[in-house]
This record gives sequence, C-alpha cells and structure tokens, in this order.
Amino acid sequence: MTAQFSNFIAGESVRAARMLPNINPSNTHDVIGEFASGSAADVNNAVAAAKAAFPAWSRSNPQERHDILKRASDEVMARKDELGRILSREEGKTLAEGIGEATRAGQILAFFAGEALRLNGEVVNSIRPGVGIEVTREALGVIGMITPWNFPIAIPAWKLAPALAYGNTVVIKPAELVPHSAWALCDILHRAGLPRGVLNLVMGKGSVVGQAIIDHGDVLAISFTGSVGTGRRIAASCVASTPMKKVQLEMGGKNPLVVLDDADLRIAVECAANGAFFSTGQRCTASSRLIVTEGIHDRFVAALTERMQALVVDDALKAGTHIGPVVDAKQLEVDEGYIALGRSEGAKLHWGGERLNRENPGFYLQPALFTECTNQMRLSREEVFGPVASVIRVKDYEEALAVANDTDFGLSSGICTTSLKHATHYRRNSEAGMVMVNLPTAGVDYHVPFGGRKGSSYGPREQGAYAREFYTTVKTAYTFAG
Ligand code: UN1
Repeated sequence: MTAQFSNFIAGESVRAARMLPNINPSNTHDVIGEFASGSAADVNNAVAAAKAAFPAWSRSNPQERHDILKRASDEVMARKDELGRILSREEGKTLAEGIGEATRAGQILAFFAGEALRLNGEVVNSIRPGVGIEVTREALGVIGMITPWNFPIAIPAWKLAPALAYGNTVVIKPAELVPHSAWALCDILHRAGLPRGVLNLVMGKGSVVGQAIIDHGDVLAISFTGSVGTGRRIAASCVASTPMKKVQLEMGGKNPLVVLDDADLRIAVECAANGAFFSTGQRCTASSRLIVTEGIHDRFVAALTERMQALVVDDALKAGTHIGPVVDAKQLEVDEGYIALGRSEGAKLHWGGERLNRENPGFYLQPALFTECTNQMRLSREEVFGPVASVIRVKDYEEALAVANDTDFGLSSGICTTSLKHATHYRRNSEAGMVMVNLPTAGVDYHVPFGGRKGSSYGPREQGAYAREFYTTVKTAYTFAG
C-alpha cells in the first residue's frame, strides 16, 4: 500500500479529504506516497491554531526556542543521508546535492537557534531631558509561507527557522511536487518540542491552500519563493488586504556570468557548468547568460562543450549521476519550448538539448548550450528554470557589464577574471543582490543575506542575521522616569 502523509494542524496529524500522489521524476513508476491536498477549511483551522499559540510562543524563553531549533538541527544532521534521499527521490537533484541541501537545512536550524539568543535592541538618548528610548524587536504574529519545489528542505528551513526563533507562529504550504521533505522537516521540528499550533503544515495546491493563506485576515505576513507572476499577485493582495500584510518575495533570475579574456579558463568552465547545469539548472541563481569577451570566446565554448559531454544525466539516486531529471512533464515542456524558441530566434544550439531515455521512464534532458545569442532574444531575457544557457559574445569588459545589467532581474551575478581592477569594478557596478568573483552564481552560504534587486526580490532579505528584518517588527519605546 502507498504511504499516506497527512497535514499537521494544531499539533495533530489531520487527514485531508483529498490526496495527491508524489511521483519520482527519475522513475515515474515510483510513487513515493500520497500526500494531503488541503482545503480552505484546513487553512482556517491552521491559522486559528497558530493565532492561539502566538501569545505564549512570542513570550517564551529564548533558551526554549534555542533548544528546540538545536534539537531539530541535530536530528536533521544525524539523518542527512536519509533526508537527502527523500529529497532527491521527489525533486530529482542528485543524491550528493540532496544530502548537501539537507545538511544546509541542519546548519540553518543551528544558526537560528543561536539567533533566538542573540536578538537584541538599542538604547538611545532622547533629545528631551529625562527621557530614555528603547528600540526593540517583537515577533509579528502568524506568518504564512509558500515554498517552491526546487529546494524542498532548505527553503522551508530558511523561512521556518528565523520565524520560529524570533517568536512567530506559522502556516506553511510546500510545493505540491515535493511535500515529503517539508513534511519530514515539520515532523522533526514538532518532535523537537514545539508547542501545539506554533507550526502548522497544510499541503496541497497553490490555487486552494496558497490562496487561502494569502486571503486570511489573521495572517500578518507572507514569505514566498517562486515565480515573478505569482509574487506580483501575492504582493498586490497583501497590500489590498485588511490589515495589510508584510511581504517578502524571492522570485526569478536571469543571472549573468561574465568571462573575460584574462580568466582562468578552467575556473570559468567550472563556474559555468556548475552554475548553469547542476541541479538541472533549476535554481533561481542559475547562470543562464554566459557573457564572454571575444578573445576567449571560442576557447571557452570548446572547453565548456567538452565539460558538458562528460556530464552524466541519469537517475538522481544512481551513483555517478551528475545531472538528475527535470522535475516534471510540465517543466520539461517549458524547457523544450525555450530550446525551440531559441532556435527560432536565430540562436545556434551548439550542443545538447535532446531528450534522453534511461533505464526507467523519467524527464531526462541533456543540458543545452546556445551560442550566437543576443541579449535581446527572449531566450536571454526570460527565466527558463532548466539546464539551458545562452552564450553572448561581447567586445570588452565595458560591454560585458552593460549586457550583464541589461535585464529585468537582479539576483546573482558573476565574473571570471584575474584582473583585480575588473573584479572590483564589477562588484561595485553589478546591479544584483549577490556578486560572485571566480565562483558560480548559484550555491550560497547560509549565514549571510540572500536576495536580489529589480524583478528578483521584493521586501527584506532572507538568511543570516538580516532575516530579522522581515521576521520581527520594530518598537520604539519612550520613557520619562521623572
Ligand atoms: C543557491 O543557489 O544556493 O530558488 C540557493 C532558488 C533560490 C535558492 C538558491 N531561492 O533557486
């Protein structure tokens, strides 16, 4: 019998009227389990539980919040191989990537365990005699979270951990393609000792569960990672609702990786292969525009093609696989649509882009490299969210920088160069939230701010101590002591 996974509301496992199968993208015969597909009524119950739990949790001893998050971190670390396997089986990134992501989730939980103790304020002199000013941070209340399928455990962890550390209560809806990882994380946090109602998991469809969370008047803030279109709608509805909701959006990218003539070719190829194709290119930080100066262009394309030919595309759980399958049939259709579009726009499909058959039926796609691209093509402007990269040839550094910044997005941006002058200039002038020198645009540390500009992000940064900006609200208290 297929395993069944229920929602988690008010400290109880709650069965849903409808269930959705969770299918392994490496092998569509493999049904991982049936997961609750919640309703608006489930969301109402979850929000009511979170609201009831808030007064006590927001005033709880920071040592208690620390200890719970630390216990959860310890369990994630102890079970990282198993959790990584759960993740890779439902999402399709390789087992090494899955274990790496589970480890990241464990590290995030430990970091925010410490943050619960570190939350501080300021004492300021007033301009009025005898008056003292205290600036403190307080928890917001019930926070709604809507998380994407491409980081099934790390993104729930980096939203949940700060929310809980600073004393908020939560209703979370993970992406319906990958509920198992989020379910496992919530199970761990619950057993680590969270009081009932502090964390509620409602799985299911965005149009039902996500919408009900966004529309609920007792949800005071929404943290969302996903597409620009959905993000824009969420922000508009957060502003239109009463009371207005605080909102944090992490959306797409069309991240440039500049390769200059003086780059170390080996490093540049590694950055491009990793940034563009690892995790099947399904990262908002993926390097999808490779902007290459003409002196190194042909050598770079040849070396990158050779590197791509050595990448093994296969079952995510199989040893030796470098690139797992695309997440599902719909995303595969999107990827293939962009490959066809690129050709019709006049870009040259230099290598890859073929569908592949493997031992089991899955959504296997060879990474695709386009050359002769312009930055005006839709292929170079729209996020594909697959293993597809465009090479854009430019004359010199100045043109490379201009092309890199000519985008509606601004998440991550990279440059490969041995020139201190160009690296420094690029760091200062790149219009992105994160800049990488001789490193891939994707793959970030967990203890520093994450986020971007323009169409990539909206609202305060995630991760590191900066996360407190979203997950707390500031109070300025004036006291006249007489
Ligand atoms: C990373 O590149 O390490 O959805 C993180 C995403 C991002 C996370 C990327 N929010 O791809």
